[in-house]
Amino acid sequence: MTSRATRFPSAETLAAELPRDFALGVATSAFQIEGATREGGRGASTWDAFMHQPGRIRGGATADVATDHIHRLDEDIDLVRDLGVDSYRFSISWPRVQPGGSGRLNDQGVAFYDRLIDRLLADGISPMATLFHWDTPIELSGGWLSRDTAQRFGELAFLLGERFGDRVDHWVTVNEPATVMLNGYALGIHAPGETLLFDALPVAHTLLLGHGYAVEGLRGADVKGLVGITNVHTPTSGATASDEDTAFAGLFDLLHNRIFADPVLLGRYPQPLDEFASLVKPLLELDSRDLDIISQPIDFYGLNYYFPTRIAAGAGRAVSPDGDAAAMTSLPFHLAPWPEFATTGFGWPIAPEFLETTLTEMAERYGSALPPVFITEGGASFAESVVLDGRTGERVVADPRRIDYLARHLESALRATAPGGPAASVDLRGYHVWSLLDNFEWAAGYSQRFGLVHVDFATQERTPKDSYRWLQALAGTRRR
Ligand code: IFM
Repeated sequence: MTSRATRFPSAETLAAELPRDFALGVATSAFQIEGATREGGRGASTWDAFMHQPGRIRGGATADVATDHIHRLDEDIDLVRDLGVDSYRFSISWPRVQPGGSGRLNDQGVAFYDRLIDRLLADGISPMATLFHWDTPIELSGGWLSRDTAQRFGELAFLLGERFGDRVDHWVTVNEPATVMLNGYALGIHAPGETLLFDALPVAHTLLLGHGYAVEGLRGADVKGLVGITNVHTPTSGATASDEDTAFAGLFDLLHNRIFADPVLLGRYPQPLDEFASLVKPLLELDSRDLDIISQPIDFYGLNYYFPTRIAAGAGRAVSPDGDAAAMTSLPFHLAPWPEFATTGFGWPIAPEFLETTLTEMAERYGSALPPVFITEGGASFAESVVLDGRTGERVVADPRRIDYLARHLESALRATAPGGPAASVDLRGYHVWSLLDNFEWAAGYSQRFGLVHVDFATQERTPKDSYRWLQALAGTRRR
């Protein structure tokens, strides 16, 4: 890791750059924080099964308790309220509200989200609800390889729209379908642990179809809020200017970014270079009526941005964003390092200028087809611990690298989309920090802390980090 002295903008400087109606928010997801996996009539998800399989999760961790959010809702929403942010993005656990993935809703599960949404509204915080953040009910046979799952998901969206549609301001249908397909079905790093490599591509289509059915379900329920999808984008380039590296970088861009954004925004799948056509054939030969469902108008586009990707031709070491993936050695390309950037605890390059690249690519690729954009996630994991302040005796967590990450990414996004910026046509409406709390980071277990609030997983004690105070200062000093 190279360390680079950086000078990030102060909260006051950034506050002056924030457009008046720009939403600041924090994000979480149900499976990563709720715990109580066997309480309140909750069913099991593919992640419940996966995390209990030996060797799947770092340190043998499980999310059975996670941050115990189910029992600490008020304490956690107090933290959001005291931050002074506008919006809280959470996800609704499918197996908690509809165990088995079909049929009537589970009253106890619904009651929890009723309480959450009402608490947010009482505190003047705008609820942004994600319907699918990876916890697929285990009973849905075939998971996202089956069209039936997409249909079930549309029905769930209708039922939840009927139930919460009068109070939720923003609905995200599906979170990061790319991660579900790549990590869950192609590489076997996430649930359900399939290693189908290119044969995982139909999963992309089923997830997008699920998004389309969910849009229909929410509109059918006449929800008052705005409806969108969240994709994770990583701007991709070749490790060298060689034809091979360039071609494989184009393929990766297509697999990670474009097959998830183009159908939603342009109503078609992207065409690969001829040499890769056979790989994505299953997508190009689909019934065009599906694309009509997938591309129906949405009100906003959710963008998750963490880091850029550099691709080199040839099989590489077993390395993936979440750790080692043996399946990756079977691919004809690999992820190349970024030695010029400092890295997060996950080893991800810290490269805020590439958020500008991402937004610029979006402006160029989608033009007027791009609805208003919310950055629905951005953040970084670092190992840090609680210390006692020698003077006050208070528990404190110094996390200057997270403040640096957040400040420089927000600055990059604001500059790119400001008048005269390279992505000026992008109507950027907000930024949600991932995440409110340290939490269960999927295959990495509890080893990666992304929170603005430190969680002691043995005692569940919450300690706001310096980055929490920084965001609080930003929210408190912006123009209104
Ligand atoms: O924790 C995840 C989240 O669930 C989805 N987006 C990326 C985050 C960090 O890996």
